[in-house]
Amino acid sequence: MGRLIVVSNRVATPTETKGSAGGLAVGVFGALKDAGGVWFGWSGDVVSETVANAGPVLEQEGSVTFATVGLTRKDYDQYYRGFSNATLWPVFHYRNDLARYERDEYAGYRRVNAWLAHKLTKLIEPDDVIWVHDYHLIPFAEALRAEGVTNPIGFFLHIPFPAPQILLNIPPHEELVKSLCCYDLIGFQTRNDQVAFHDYLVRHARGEVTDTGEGEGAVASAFGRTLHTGVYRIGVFPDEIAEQAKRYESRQHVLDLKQSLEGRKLIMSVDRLDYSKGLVERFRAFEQLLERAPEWRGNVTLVQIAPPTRSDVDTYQQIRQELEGEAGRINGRFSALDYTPIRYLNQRYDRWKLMSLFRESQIGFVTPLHDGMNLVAKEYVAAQNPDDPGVLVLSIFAGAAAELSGALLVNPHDAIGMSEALQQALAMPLAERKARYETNMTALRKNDLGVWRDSFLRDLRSLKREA
Ligand code: ADQ
Repeated sequence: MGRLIVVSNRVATPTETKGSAGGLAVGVFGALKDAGGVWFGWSGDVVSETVANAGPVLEQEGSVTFATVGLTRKDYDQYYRGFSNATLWPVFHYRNDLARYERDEYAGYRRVNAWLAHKLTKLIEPDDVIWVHDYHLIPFAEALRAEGVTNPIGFFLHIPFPAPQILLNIPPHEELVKSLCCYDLIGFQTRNDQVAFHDYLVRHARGEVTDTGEGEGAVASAFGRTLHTGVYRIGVFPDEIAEQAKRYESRQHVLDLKQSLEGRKLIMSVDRLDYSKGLVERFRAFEQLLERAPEWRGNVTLVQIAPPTRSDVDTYQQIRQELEGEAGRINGRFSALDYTPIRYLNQRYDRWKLMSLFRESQIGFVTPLHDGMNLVAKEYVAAQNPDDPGVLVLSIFAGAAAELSGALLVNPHDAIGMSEALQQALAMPLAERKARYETNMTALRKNDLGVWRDSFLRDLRSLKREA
């Protein structure tokens, strides 16, 4: 078996790959350790041109090499902050209203992809397979091919693939999809995403798509290329999370929270502070609960943990302000001297702390407006106490909704509907909570993080590159 080369915008540090609960970094690192290989990408640092060009910096961890490069300010602005996060991210999450398009940013995006591909080429050996992750790196395979690389190259899209009519909003949509077609295998989070991609090929690129007859695999031809597509639902390691949540349930942070709740019910939400996560709509739904079900006033608390991300992108500053305004308004309306309905925390927490807090809460409230999968929903379920599980209230627009049929599914645009689901969850009898939890856990075990990783790599390794 040849080595594995993983390429992602950010490379986990060797320490991050040693977390004990199976984060994505741990899952991907597991595959690298098995096959040996390289994890290549941006270090997260903005550096001078001289330092950037001197890279990659190599760090060895057993049979795995971590190879990272810094980005210059201009590259960061155009490739990362610009086209990736101010054009692709909003449009792929159906927020054309928040997207901007600048030609020079798109040129920078392609330039950085070509530069990164050039840097990686020297590290590639003939039998390696290459696994590229996410929307920052759509033109990466095309750039590798231009360098003469002939190894199999797979791509996994962590975010939704939008319906064609939405994608058309990005002026160079055709060039982007043509670049995607240079991969040998493209993996999507859900069947909907895969179908949206096929629709684009058939309706806008005179392409053809045939099911392979194996699972959800398909072969597509477009732009003179033939490639495979498939659905690979990303997961977690549920039993490890369960064990971790239980192990830390009596730690001080959990006891402090419990004491401060004074017997009130707890609703937990954890997200990056991102407009795709539906935070404002969620706060308003919680307000509806307090308005429409006065018996819950003073008796239920929403803890929202949301560390800021991409805070140098304008739209992220706006969502932060809006959310602070809404939390303040709702708290002003329903607080008492000894009660604050929404506790809104702008910080990161260690994984083990989050898992033990999930176990303490009666409801996991996960309501993105669009989300490729949403691992928080899966982590919440896995962290529950099987003898007294909480209820997951989940948006129909999270990829995870297709698997977690034990959740109460809600439409995040329907504040009253969401408040009704919260009421139903708060009053749900133990037997029903247990049954729903078992249904969800069965789904999590069937498609855990190892299945996601191994099935993608098995399919990629089985492909012979089509010329
Ligand atoms: P994200 O948009 O980041 O991921 P998600 O899948 O929920 O969304 O993953 C977030 C991860 O960060 C979870 O493991 C969560 O525990 C952790 N996290 C969130 N808030 C935290 C906090 N305050 N402190 C510490 N950790 C925190 C993208 C896509 C998703 C897709 C994933 C994986 O947008 O749709 O599910 O990739 O493919």
